[in-house]
Amino acid sequence: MSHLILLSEVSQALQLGMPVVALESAVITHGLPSPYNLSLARDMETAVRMNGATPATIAILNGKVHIGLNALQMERLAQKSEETIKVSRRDIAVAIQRKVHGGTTVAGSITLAHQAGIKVFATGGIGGVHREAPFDISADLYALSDTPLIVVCAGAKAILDLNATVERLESLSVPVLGYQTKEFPAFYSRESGLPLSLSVNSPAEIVEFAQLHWEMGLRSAVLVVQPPPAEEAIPRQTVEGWIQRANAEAMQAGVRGNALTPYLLRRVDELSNGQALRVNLALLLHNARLAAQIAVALAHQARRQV
Ligand code: PSU
Ligand code: MN
Repeated sequence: MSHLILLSEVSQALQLGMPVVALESAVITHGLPSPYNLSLARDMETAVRMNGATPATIAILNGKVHIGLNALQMERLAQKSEETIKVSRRDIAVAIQRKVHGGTTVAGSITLAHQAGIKVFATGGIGGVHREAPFDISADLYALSDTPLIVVCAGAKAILDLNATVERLESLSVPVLGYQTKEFPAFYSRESGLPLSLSVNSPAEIVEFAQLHWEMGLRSAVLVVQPPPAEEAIPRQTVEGWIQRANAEAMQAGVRGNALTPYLLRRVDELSNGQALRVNLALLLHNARLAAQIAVALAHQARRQV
């Protein structure tokens, strides 16, 4: 794996079987505005540490794949620049070959995390099926279908067609576990009206499920969905108005491809007067904490087995 550069803290933790949580970086380069992107990235790492695990933010710097960033590298990544690309699975080799900086999406990050031997990953919301034809479908869904990690999120971003996204997860055999919820969360909102068949109440239960799933020879991720914190969550109906407006504007402006998600997220933030950003930051931290607790439970479990 000559292309992977592991931060020494991360490689040590992995060698010792200590808990590690991988974190994405497209949210830093493309998802959040400055300066919140840098403070959030640091806060997520702190949240992971406070819950007993080692954080490994995954990103590409000058064409080098980093599994874990030091403080300086994190700052460099968070500097907004046209030259920093959004790296999904298909773009990993592009970023390496062109020697550019890249923020890795869920798809890009879990692919690299898996190569590094990390088993738990946290993000805000996964990509999914977009609302308008021709139905741009995020590579996140396909990556989840064949990358065996536990992925913690607050559902899929509400700007998407959540029903179609949940259906596609089922087609791709990705089990979705509601953490202390029976409903698929809608990122900004705790409710979506979409029922889940599986609900779990503890990190240990999640670990047990994932191990059974993988022991059956399945290679998909186990998707853990956690509603955003109640204090910051916004009612679904309120969010829906902003999203419909942002979607209509994106269509009119002809925004397409991988520019669509960042465009919509930014527009919803503007229309909400910062409320959307607040819940986005809160749920990212919330998910980092749960992911760390899962990584700790997984490390305990593995130790019991030897
Ligand atoms: N969630 C956020 N902000 C983001 C994203 C998710 O709160 O910026 C990013 C993730 O990296 C996710 C990506 O993988 O958006 C999906 O983009 P696309 O639809 O182009 O696959
Ligand atoms: Mn997309």
